Amino acid sequence: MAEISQRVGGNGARSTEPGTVAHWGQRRGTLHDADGLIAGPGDPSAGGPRPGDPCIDGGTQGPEVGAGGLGAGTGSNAALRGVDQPLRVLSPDGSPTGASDPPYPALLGPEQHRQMLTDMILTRRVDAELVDLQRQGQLALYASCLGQEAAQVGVAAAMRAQDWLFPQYRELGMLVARGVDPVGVAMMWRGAYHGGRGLLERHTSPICIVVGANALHAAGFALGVRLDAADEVVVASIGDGALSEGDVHEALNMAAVYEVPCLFVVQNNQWAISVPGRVQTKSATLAHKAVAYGIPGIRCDGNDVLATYSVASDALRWIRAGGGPVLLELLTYRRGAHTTADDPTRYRGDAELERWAALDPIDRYRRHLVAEGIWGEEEERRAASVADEAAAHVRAEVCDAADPSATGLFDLVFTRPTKELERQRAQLERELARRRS
Ligand SMILES: Cc1ncc(C[n+]2csc(CCOP(=O)(O)OP(=O)(O)O)c2C)c(N)n1
Ligand SMILES: [Mg+2]
Repeated sequence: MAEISQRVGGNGARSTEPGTVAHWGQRRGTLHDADGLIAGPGDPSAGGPRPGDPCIDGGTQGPEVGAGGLGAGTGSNAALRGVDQPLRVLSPDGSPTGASDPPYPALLGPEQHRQMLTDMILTRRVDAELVDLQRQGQLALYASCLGQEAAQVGVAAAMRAQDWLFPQYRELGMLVARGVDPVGVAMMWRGAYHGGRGLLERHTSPICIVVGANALHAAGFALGVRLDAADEVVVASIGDGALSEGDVHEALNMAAVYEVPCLFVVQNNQWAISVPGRVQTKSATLAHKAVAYGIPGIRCDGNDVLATYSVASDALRWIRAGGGPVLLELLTYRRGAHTTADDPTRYRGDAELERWAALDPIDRYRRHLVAEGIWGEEEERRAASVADEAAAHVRAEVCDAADPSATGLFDLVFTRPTKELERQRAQLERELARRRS
């Protein structure tokens, strides 16, 4: 770890200069506390929680963002405020809350703001097109990300091209914001291409349907990054339900112990299929889990793109400086069905949907940018046309697309195939030839 710290600038992330994790805690006292959660492993002098410290003492109620989720915190002491109280930069009406003191949003120029809002609008448009394509029999299944655009675009915007994303299966917004052609995503849902096409080129792993497994892949990959001393950070995107999987706990523990450059992003969309978050854990918040692993945990309003961009930027900067892994909990809501095979009216009511629709992430950001004078009718028309074009492109490429060759499966396993794979490939080729004759 010493070499990593030296290589990337040592204690930089532990200083209190503006924009660092420590700075936020000291200034706000809500996201982090100066004496807690910010100390990376291996730096006892920084005073963060150490193994054996009494970290959770019960106490006051934490606040809620929105309603009906894991928001009601029960454990809260000075060292835990960052994991209780979500950061919110923009109020639902688009006005700044005053919590934008961490300078990340201020560092964004008008073009970057317009790009983020355009990515969110495009995500929503293509997402709706993919639902329609499934209904028309062109996709086998689809998992909509309606309502989660701010959580996804904010995180992706904070990443660099060389960083790696390990998505679960609901991350259309992260993928398009990283420049992945949504056709490649659609082909996975068509059952025509394993894990998606065109992802690796954008430093994005195959889409992972096995809940929680991508956290392990990310942690292992991040260990490789550390051993290679590469200037890359790995981001694992998981759901609230994934935190009930053993895989995720192994990943978090290993990542913490080996101090790997991995950011765990939990999109807490309140539901794991029909199971609400409140019955999946006894922890006051999902960010609290970080305390047990000895890593920083940060909670934020996941429907506020400037908040998600800010916490992700801060966490990535911390990780790049050698601080080790971070866990982010982004409070958001899945407004569509779990997948096109699900009927959510069987387990949740309209009132809940209406509450979250009023917290719409796109409306919020749009209002803010209009008030700032950097978004108007012209930008709205341009974004709508970019989004419509992307949707039309997906439809044109996906409708009645030919199936790829069955033996192509073997090309995707290893760079150099093993003897066993070659034997299996030959066997499949013989079988296909026999059926054709
Ligand atoms: C290991 C594993 N167990 C069960 C499933 C079935 N399954 C698919 S999605 C899902 C819920 C996951 O919820 P969450 O992590 O909150 O993600 P969300 O769907 O809300 O985005 C489950 C249990 C699975 N795909 N993989
Ligand atoms: Mg969920």
